[in-house]
Amino acid sequence: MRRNLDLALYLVLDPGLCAGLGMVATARAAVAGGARVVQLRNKTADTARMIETGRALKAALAGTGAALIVNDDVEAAIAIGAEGLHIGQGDMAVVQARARIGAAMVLGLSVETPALAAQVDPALVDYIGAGPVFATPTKRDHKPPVGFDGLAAQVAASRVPAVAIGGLKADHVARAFKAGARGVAVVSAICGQPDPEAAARTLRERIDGLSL
Ligand code: TZP
Ligand code: MG
Repeated sequence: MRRNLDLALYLVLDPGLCAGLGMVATARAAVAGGARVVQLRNKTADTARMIETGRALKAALAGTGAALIVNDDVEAAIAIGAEGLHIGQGDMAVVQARARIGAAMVLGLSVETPALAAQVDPALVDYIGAGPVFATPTKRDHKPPVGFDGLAAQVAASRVPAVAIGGLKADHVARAFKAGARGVAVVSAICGQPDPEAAARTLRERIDGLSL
């Protein structure tokens, strides 16, 4: 891993689900509650808008030690000065992404099967997003849910650390880590919750309470 990322509690922002408080305030609250990674994910924003939001997030997270990762948009990730980029199987090739961001930035990749996890090159990719563990309305057309056994198979096949994703709530933390995940990535368990800081803290306490 290029940078010592604490993947344990990873917030993925969604502009729709975060609409009440907004993405920046939600991110700040989540980090106050113990999230250490924040991903800017906005499927409908153009690069200019991604940069605008990303810069606001970067400023809001300054001094917290939390890392900002940008989904899909490599040029936005670079312009923002984000710590990393996260891409999926249908996005630009991993080799191309690594060449564009250079050695210092973190690169994350989504995988949905053990075969895809096995193909991940640790020289290029720092962590995988593994799942989806459960079906979730947050991501349209997601791949079939794999459950905790499927998650464990993806983790076992991977040579890089994994964050589990897909429908995860506080009650799933122990099983995700038991399957070998290094962290849980959540959208709706924090975004749009009445108190995102408290929601993040509950997740964090479950993580910190595990005997690993
Ligand atoms: N990738 C796989 S599932 C998912 C993403 C981005 C959405 C997860 O959202 P939630 O609300 O935590 O189920
Ligand atoms: Mg993508």
